[in-house]
Amino acid sequence: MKRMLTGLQPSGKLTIANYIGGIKPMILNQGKYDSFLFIPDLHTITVPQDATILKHNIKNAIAIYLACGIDPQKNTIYLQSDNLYHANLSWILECNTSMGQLSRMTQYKDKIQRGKPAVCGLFTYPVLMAADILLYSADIVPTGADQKQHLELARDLAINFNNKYGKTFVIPEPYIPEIGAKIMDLQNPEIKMSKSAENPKGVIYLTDDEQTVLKKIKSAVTDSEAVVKYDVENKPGISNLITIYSCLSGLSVKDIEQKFGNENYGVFKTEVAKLISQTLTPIQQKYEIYKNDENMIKDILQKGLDVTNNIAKEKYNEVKQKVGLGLHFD
Ligand code: ATP
Ligand code: LTN
Repeated sequence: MKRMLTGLQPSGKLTIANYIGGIKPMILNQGKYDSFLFIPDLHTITVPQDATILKHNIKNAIAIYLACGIDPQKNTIYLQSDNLYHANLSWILECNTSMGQLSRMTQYKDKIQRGKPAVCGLFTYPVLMAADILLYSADIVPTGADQKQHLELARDLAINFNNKYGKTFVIPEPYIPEIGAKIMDLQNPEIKMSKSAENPKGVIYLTDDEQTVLKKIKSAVTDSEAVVKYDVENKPGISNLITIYSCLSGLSVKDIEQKFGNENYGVFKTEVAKLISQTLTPIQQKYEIYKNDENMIKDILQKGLDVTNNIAKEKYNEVKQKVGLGLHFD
């Protein structure tokens, strides 16, 4: 069975964009693949974090995954920092990565531009992401469009390593949904919706109640044409709402244009908000139950650690041996 793997950072409350771009593809494909879902907490400390809040976010991440529909029987769920092989492999890969390769990463440049401290970890983060993937020989990696460049780097590092040391890594395939890979901010549809956005008005969190969702969708920035039509260039706001509606309803963009073609934006926005709340309410109800079940969360993570430690150890030892590290008396 092929392996599918992804991670969502515990950098805040998950958003509808994280659900559509990161979690939903995992749910749709669980059972079809050997599925690995992890919390990349080592990635999260590449920007400053409050330790207490980070701990809280890590604990809640498992509860929200399960509430969204991730089945712990069909997924190996684990915490990155519990498994020491991620950072170890990352180091070896870093020694095989050029400054030029990392300098091209647009997410690093964006974050620096937005005032994040220019720490080395933020710069080398895509190599750790490659290690996360290559350690487990993942065949496919579902993510939003924002991770495409990082996935290409993971592929390049794997190919280069294999060329230099012999076949070691599986070359991972990105799995980026055609629609919904880049949900935009409701207040500024030129930038992607992000859980660490400064203005929460532009972001739908999975924990937002019905009233909050309606308020945020009603105040979403749109254009003055008042025609429900998909046109990213000229109508980015309404196109974003159509995208969200499409991802949650399963209707095509064309069907949605037809359905709401004669309606004004007010009516369409109310329907978008309704559909979002219909999706979020059952998630929130389950989340309230799961988040208090510490034993279940601990059990899931322990099981995940046991499974991933064995796989990661084997791959890491193979790499170590190939690059000439350690003493292997064989
Ligand atoms: P942060 O604001 O901390 O950078 P984020 O909201 O960008 O967080 P991540 O934890 O980096 O989210 O990503 C989790 C998953 O959600 C990834 O698969 C990522 O590609 C996806 N994702 C993030 N933002 C979007 C978006 N706007 N549209 C679709 N998918 C997204
Ligand atoms: N960089 C990703 C999170 C992430 C990830 C991964 C995703 C870390 N390691 C490995 C897929 C595979 C992000 O910020 N969304």
